[in-house]
Parts: sequence; structure tokens; C-alpha cells
Amino acid sequence: MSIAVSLPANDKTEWWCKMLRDLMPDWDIYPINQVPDPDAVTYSVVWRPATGAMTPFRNLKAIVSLGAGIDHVLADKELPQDVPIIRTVGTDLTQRMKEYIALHVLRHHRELPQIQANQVAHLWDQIIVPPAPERRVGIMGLGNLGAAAAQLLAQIGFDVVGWSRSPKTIEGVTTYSGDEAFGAFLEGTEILVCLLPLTESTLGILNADTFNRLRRGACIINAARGSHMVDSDLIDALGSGQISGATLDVFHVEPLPKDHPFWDHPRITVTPHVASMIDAPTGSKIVAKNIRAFEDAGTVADLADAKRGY
Ligand code: NDP
Ligand code: OXD
Repeated sequence: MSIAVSLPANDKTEWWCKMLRDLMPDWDIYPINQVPDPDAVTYSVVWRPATGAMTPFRNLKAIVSLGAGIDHVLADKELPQDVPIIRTVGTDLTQRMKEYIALHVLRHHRELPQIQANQVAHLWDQIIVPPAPERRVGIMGLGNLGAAAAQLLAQIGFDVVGWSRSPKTIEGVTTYSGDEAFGAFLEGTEILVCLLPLTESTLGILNADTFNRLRRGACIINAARGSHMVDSDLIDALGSGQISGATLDVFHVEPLPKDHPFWDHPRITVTPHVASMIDAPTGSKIVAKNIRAFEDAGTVADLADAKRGY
């Protein structure tokens, strides 16, 4: 009855191990590189595990992803097949994402970047923006996070549209589903928010074609995955004015390399993958609950579908 814990940073691994040991005293919990008997490991708890890191654990019952996304687990080409993957999600993760999306949508809506630039130039320019009901915000992905963000923005008063794979009903939100409805969803959108999982069908979805279907001068908020974005298309669209600003929380390579053009771009705000992070004290309770439930029932509500990719 062992659990192997693997995060890219050793101090974070130790932090999660400590929290989990307090909650699960009947389990042996080790950082992945200190496991004494790989055959005793029945669960791994991971964020971006190294390629092949799961291979020694022949008796894994489930892999717990320390987050909503599972792309970082599936990226391991040597991942054992058919081991269930459990997502770590909950009200805390959703609350934090709602805060992040509301903050950045409102910031673009009220033209705060321009107002701050004007302050630096001692410029008194009373920019008048339309009220929220006249501003269309499009949310890509209407899962736990996207649906909650869409609902909050609708409550603030925005004209909110959302897009998902299967049809959805969300109060105050006009919803679209499927590839065939993508164009209709984008039309008229002025602030586009990406909260999609990274899968084969969503890779590179934030590209020139998508940008060109938005209203001219639209803003982009990507809080999903860096590989949704075609970086050079964003730079070009910012140059042409088709896109007027972007807030990016996620990147192809993280940490964002020091020489990446996004850092210095005057119309891009970079945040270091902090839109919604589960901390160990909160997340360990969810992980412990999910592992116990999986032991009892052989399944949990937060099970991902690896074939679907999310
Ligand atoms: P969910 O799995 O709950 O929801 C995903 C949504 O995306 C669903 O509505 C799904 O449609 C939709 N979707 C998937 N594929 C497609 C497609 N091809 N076309 C249209 N819609 C599609 O995910 P969460 O809301 O929990 O999380 C979303 C993502 O946010 C995560 O995968 C992760 O990458 C990112 N994230 C980022 C964080 C950060 O700090 N930056 C923190 C947490 C998550 P359907 O409902 O029909 O299945
Ligand atoms: C997640 C994330 O997937 O933090 O939960 O990115």
C-alpha cells in the first residue's frame, strides 16, 4: 500500500508527501525517487511526470493528476496503458479560475492596460467603453471551469457565448457545440477565453484563422494550455490590430524562456501558470478522498477519459 509522489520541484514533492502522510497515516507515501519497493506502489500522484516514470510500478491501480488537465500525464509515451487517471478538481480550483477570468476579462473590457500606459505618460484621456451587455465574451470549453466562468461573467452582465463538444444549457449563456458551430460561436466575440483541455483536436486552436473570425480588436485570454496557441500567429495578429491584447497564463515551454518575445510585448500580459493552482493543504484532501473512494468503489467521479484526452 504505497503511493509515489512526483512533481517537478523536490520541495513541492516533499510538501505534498507531508500533507498526504498526515491525512493517510495507514499508507506509505514516498517521493518517486525514494520508493523502496516499486511493486508495492498502487497509486501515483503526479504533475508532469518524467517519461517512463510510471513504468516501474507494475501494480498501479490509478494515476492521480495533480490538476484538472491530464495532458501532462498522457504526454508520457511510455505510460502504462489502461491505468485509470483521476483528475484533482473541486470548488477551490473553480473559484480561483473564476477570479482569474473575471479579473482579466474586466481588465480588457475596461481598457486598463491603456489607462495604465496613459498614467505613465501623464495623459488624462477619458476612455468610454460600452457597458458589459454590449461586450461579447466567448468561452471555449464549458467544463467545470469554463461553465463556472461563463456563469459568473453572465451575472456581471456580459453577453456571454460558450462552446463545447456536446450541447450545454447554462443560464444566461448562449451555447454552441461541435466543430460545425465554431465559426458562429466566434462571430462577434470581443474577448475570447480558452478553457479547453489540450487534445489532438484542440492543439493550436488559437491560430490566425480563429483570430480572423473574431471582431477586429478582440482580446485573448488563454488560461488552458500553451500548446493551444500558435505563438507566431498571435504576434502577427497583434501587429495587424486584429487582436488588440492578450493575457497568457500558459506556454509551450514553462517556465517561459527568458528570451521569448511574449515577455516584452506591450500588448501581452504574462502570468506564470497561476490562474488556478491547487495548493497541497487543499489538494491533498481531494487526493486522499479520491484514493479512498477508488479503493472502495473502483471508480470516482473525477475519472478522466484517456481515450478522449480529458
Ligand atoms: P473539463 O474536462 O471539465 O471540461 C473541458 C471542456 O472542454 C468541456 O466542456 C468539453 O466539452 C470541452 N471540449 C473538449 N474538447 C473539445 C473540442 N474538441 N471542441 C469543443 N469543446 C471541447 O475541464 P476543466 O474545465 O476542468 O479544465 C479545462 C482545462 O483548463 C484543463 O484541461 C487545463 O488544461 C486547464 N487548466 C488550467 C489551469 C491554470 O492554472 N492555468 C488550472 C486548471 C485547469 P464537453 O463538455 O462536451 O465534453
Ligand atoms: C491544471 C493546471 O490542469 O493547474 O489543473 O494547469
